[in-house]
Amino acid sequence: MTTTNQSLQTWVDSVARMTQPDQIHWCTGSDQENRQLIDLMLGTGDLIELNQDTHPNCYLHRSSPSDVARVEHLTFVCTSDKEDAGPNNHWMAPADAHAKVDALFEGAMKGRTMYVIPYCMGPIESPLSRCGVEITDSPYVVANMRLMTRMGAPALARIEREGTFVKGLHSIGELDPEKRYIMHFPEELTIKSIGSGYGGNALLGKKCHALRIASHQARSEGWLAEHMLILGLESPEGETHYVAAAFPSACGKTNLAMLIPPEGYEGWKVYTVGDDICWMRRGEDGRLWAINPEAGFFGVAPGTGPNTNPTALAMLDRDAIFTNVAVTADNQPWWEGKSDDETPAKDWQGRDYDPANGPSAHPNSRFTVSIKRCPSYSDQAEAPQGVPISAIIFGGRRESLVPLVFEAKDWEHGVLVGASMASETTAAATGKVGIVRRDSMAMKPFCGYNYADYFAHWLSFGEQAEGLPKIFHVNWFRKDDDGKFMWPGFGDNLRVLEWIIDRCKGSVDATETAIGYLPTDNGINRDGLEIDQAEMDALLKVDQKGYAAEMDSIGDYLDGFGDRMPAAMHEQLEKVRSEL
Ligand code: OXD
Ligand code: MN
Repeated sequence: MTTTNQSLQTWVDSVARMTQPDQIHWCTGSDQENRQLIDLMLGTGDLIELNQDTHPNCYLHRSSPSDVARVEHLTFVCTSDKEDAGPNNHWMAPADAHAKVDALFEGAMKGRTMYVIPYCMGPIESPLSRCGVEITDSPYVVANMRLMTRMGAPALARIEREGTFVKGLHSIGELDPEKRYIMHFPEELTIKSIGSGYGGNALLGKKCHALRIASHQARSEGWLAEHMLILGLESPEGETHYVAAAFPSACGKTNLAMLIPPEGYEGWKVYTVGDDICWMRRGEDGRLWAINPEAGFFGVAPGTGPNTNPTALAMLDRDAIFTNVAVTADNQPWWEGKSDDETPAKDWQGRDYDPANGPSAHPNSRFTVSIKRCPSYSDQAEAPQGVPISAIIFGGRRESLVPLVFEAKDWEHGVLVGASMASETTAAATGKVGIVRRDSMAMKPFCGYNYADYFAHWLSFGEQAEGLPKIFHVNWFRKDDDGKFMWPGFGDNLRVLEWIIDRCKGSVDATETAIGYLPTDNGINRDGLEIDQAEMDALLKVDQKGYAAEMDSIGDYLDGFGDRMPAAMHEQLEKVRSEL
């Protein structure tokens, strides 16, 4: 296969000249092609067959132990003007960045096959969707892209129709952490990634295209590309509201997107539209309409269990690729939290399991599976116009200070609330875990331009207030003095979502405080929940002194962006400060 799109053909030819693969394969996305790739990888050991009786069509990939997470310190946004990338990104001048990685790409595919993957982010027929082409020498990347995107012939047909696409070049190179770079050139709609096979670094449709490049594009075109799940919540009366929620990596977006209502919530239904990325555009009615650009889940395995996310477990018993999980003696995939009645026999590195070596599955081990396998998959997820968003929720992992839930006073205040998000770091990126850092809108690792300009872009939506979603902040992760989580989380988070939807409908009162509106004493439904009043009070208390210090720290953070920070952000901050 080749293409009628001249610029695509020219690019593929030039990449082949530089990387010198043995052969070039244009991916069609067919079942037969997938089977051949799986067989190839079983032969090379890139994939290991799992128990086909219990897990048909499931395979395990063990990565290089030095290649298990995103590498933020090696991820660059290469704009012509450094200020456009902002203090929130690592920057390199485009010419230097091209020269640096091109030297590594030189001959990098010798002895390998070069795969050309046309893909579409979002439903093929949606005007909100965008296409890209990833060139890679990794069959594992091809197999994952097939689950995570609409890949192959229909995407190529759209590219040939539209003429535009994002160029993504990837090679596993030598898998050498010293020669690993994830470079973004938003002005050229181009990505170059070398030296890693890990999802966030190598499946270029996901973080690189659908967040970093797309956020940059969204700014100039007037839409939003966000690190958010999208779920639909249907009440027993049959009314459905959609919410988009931003949480940092590995903070439970997948669990929330597939939530099972707790006891007492019979008749409520949760529909999953997406678990990681949300593209939103203002509709003619003034509302924000959202699509999930992805077609699959690349979810964190550890902690996915019968009590935390039975929906996810149910979709993982066939047609899934597992990366860096452990296996049981009968070769089933296993990870910490999966079940109590199985035990690991081999750890994620293939060693006999020994607790002295740490957890059996890597803390950032993953599953890749098509969203169509999800039992709660929304019948609106493929709708070309997307779903209308009633509420936007921000949330971080904060063991103290931040209440269970509060509502921003208006859109501008909501932008400050999102910008003020902070969270403890997790294993989704290399580096120390558990350090609280600012992670505005959960986009710290993913915003493809200067955060100050990004906040200005968010603020610009407020100019036409009609129809905009309300903005909320939640924190499921508060701990008591003994270090125990105070809120049960998981299914019980529906109690908080119910309050949020009621606030959107205007059917429930709230208490006004300096930081926003909080539930009244009985605002959150606690029927059937074992939590005492004192604990609930603590979860919903605004610690004035603590917040005064938090506001000082947010002020310092905003100051770090200098004059580019919109004045409205400082004004919103001062308003909260004075009310405290
Ligand atoms: C992810 C991440 O993989 O945020 O979704 O790291
Ligand atoms: Mn994510």
